[in-house]
Amino acid sequence: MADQKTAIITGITGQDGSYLAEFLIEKGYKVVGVVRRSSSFNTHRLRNLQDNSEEMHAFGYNSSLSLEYGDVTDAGFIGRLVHSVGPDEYYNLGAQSHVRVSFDSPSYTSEASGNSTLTALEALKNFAPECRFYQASSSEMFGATPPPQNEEARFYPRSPYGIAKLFSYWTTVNYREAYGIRASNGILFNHESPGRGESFVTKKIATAAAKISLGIQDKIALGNLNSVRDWGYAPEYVGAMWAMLQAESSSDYVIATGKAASVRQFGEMCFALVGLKFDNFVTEDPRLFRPTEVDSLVGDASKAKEALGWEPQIDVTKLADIMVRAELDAIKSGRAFGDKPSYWGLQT
Ligand code: NAP
Ligand code: F7E
Repeated sequence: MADQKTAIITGITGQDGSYLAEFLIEKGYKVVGVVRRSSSFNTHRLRNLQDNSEEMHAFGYNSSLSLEYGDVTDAGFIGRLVHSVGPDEYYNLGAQSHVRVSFDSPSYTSEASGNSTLTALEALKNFAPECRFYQASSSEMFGATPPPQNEEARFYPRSPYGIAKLFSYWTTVNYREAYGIRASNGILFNHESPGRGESFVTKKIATAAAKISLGIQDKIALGNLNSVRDWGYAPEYVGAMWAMLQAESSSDYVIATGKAASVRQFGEMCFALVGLKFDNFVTEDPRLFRPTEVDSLVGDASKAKEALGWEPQIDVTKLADIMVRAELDAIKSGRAFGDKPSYWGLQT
């Protein structure tokens, strides 16, 4: 394909990266994904691309996807990658993305979720200045600012993660203004799916509801049940990332549903779906609380609707339904989400 676009995705093995890779390949892109080396297989979320492609090469490659070992904190690697690939679009999703863990590993979080963005933008400035850049910014940057939060709301992060993301946000804005890099921030509110990491609260609750209903788990230990979040559906949110990079000019956008639900309400929804009462199964674990909590995040995505035509279809009720059903299906069929550990597509 003569005019096939090439996109680099860091964080391709994560929830968003895997959905985005599918989305871009469906649109005809060639995708180059960055995978960090792990002692355990970490490419299971890419299984759809492995299994369903009709374009697999003899050695198990999907011709639209190539994977490279690398780390977002490694400036030498990122520079070489950008130089050799010459991407049209760069999606900077790779990060230490767990808020509570960021209190345990603040320095690493500032490197992987903060300074890595500077590294990526320097590489683009030097080797691919025409490349469009997407920064995975977060509603966590609003932190203590009360909802509704839109692009004009004050940033007041409450964790090392939120602070690192704020550094990334402003670095993205600065490289746009200083060097004309076509860089946009997607300020995404929480978005979830069956592919969500197992230590995030929605996935933890949906899994527990399914397992408890089937008699293979007794209780669920949680932290703060009162925090309120705006929970959307991840496959819809990756479409917004792409739309931002197709816009005439670069800008920053809040992506959210505008609907609020507390952790407790999400738990009640999930457990009701399997005919159980959440309160009968939940226990409190002090280790799961954060030193500083973000009480309430509810986004106003009017700008994205107006400028990008982006609007979510899946609300939190439907999301709970999708996630609990997926867990039940996975358990009943003996297949957890991403059950095919594999080093497919990587040079070992
Ligand atoms: P995720 O599932 O935790 O995925 C994070 C990805 O980054 C994984 O592929 C992970 O690799 C990779 N990664 C972590 N450290 C790395 C490093 N040092 N070098 C290279 N890769 C590294 O997160 P997600 O939910 O898909 O989120 C994607 C991005 O959006 C993240 O930047 C996150 O902070 C941001 N974000 C997420 C949300 C949300 O609600 N999901 C909202 C706003 C912003 P492994 O698979 O090896 O762990
Ligand atoms: O927590 C409370 C917890 O870890 C949600 C990341 O994708 O979204 C995510 O960050 C709420 C918090 O997501 C447990 O205290 C209670 O108030 O699922 P979470 P998060 O912290 O909102 C933002 C937008 C991102 O950018 C991040 O990358 O749930 N909570 N009990 C718990 N949380 C967890 N993880 N585990 C519990 O047991």
